[in-house]
Amino acid sequence: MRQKKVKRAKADHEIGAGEIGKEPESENILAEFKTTNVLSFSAREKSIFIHGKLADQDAVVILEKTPITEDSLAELFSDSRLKLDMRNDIYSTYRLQAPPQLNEIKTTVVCPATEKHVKKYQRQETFLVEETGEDYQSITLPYIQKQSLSIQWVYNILEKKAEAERIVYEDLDPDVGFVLLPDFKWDQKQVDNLYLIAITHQRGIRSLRDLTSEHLPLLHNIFQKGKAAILQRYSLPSSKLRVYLHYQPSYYHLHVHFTKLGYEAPGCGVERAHLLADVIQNLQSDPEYYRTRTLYFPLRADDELLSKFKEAGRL
Ligand code: GTA
Repeated sequence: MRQKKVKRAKADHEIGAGEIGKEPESENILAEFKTTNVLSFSAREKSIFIHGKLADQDAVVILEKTPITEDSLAELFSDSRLKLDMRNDIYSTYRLQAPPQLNEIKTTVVCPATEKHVKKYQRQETFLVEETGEDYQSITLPYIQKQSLSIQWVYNILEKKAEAERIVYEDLDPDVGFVLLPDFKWDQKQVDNLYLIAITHQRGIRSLRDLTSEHLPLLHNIFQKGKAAILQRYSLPSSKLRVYLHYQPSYYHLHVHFTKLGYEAPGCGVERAHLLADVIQNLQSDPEYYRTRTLYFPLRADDELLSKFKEAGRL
């Protein structure tokens, strides 16, 4: 399959793009990392989620092998060492030892990690929850008001205290404006696994449940300008994009996920992802749609919200 490399031309309105592939060197803080346990592991995804200690603080480290890009092939073939494993008739298998710059591992560090982070990355059985509008008010809302993950990272982005150089597009309007930037799950090396998020400047919209027809101008704006910015920057038309919101999200500040169609991003399944186009249509036909409808979502076995649904006799 052809891997399309990320184009680096600047678009109108865009704010300084990060220098792809030219990240600054940083000291190896992981030299001191002490593994406690492996939270999950996927041979297929070539990733591992590890819980451990970093300078006596709880930390989660995510290691992921990155895709092989077409533009690296010539160097990969010419500059690697090849070790034969077996040969049989017309078939042979090898271990190719690539030059270090072509053999990087995308590494995400969450430190200090809360218990919620540790649970979030642990592979666990999940259960589908049926949440009516009343369940949201009596069970979910009180829980998320007390228990949700900090959204300081979101405010840092909106206030340009972090990731400012990564912003792809920004609309500064306080009501309908947003910041569009690469999700931290995307290494930005190829568009095949493109993943950006649009974060609203408006604060206080927690999730899909808070949306009413009043928010249609905001949603239209994110949809139209987000798609246009992605077309301009990455030459990817809207027919190649999956644009959606999560319910439940992990972070309760309204944001929209833009991923490349065909890329199986974590959380893009029907039990969690709501297409923005559908959200807009639903609000057009019923302004209170998301306040009143029953919504379905998966929860992990040890999620406290699941216990709250059980205690309320809703499972
Ligand atoms: N640019 O600091 C950040 C940042 N943070 C803290 C989160 N995001 C960030 N982006 C930037 N900078 O797509 C991104 C997340 C996510 C979005 C929040 O914001 O990557 P959400 O509120 O709907 O929450 O979206 P979601 O999708 O549940 O969060 P997340 O973290 O993606 O977790 C989903 C599941 O994906 C996890 O349980 C995990 O098991 C799985 N997963 C698989 N691969 C990875 C991976 N490489 N990294 C993280 N999680 C992964």
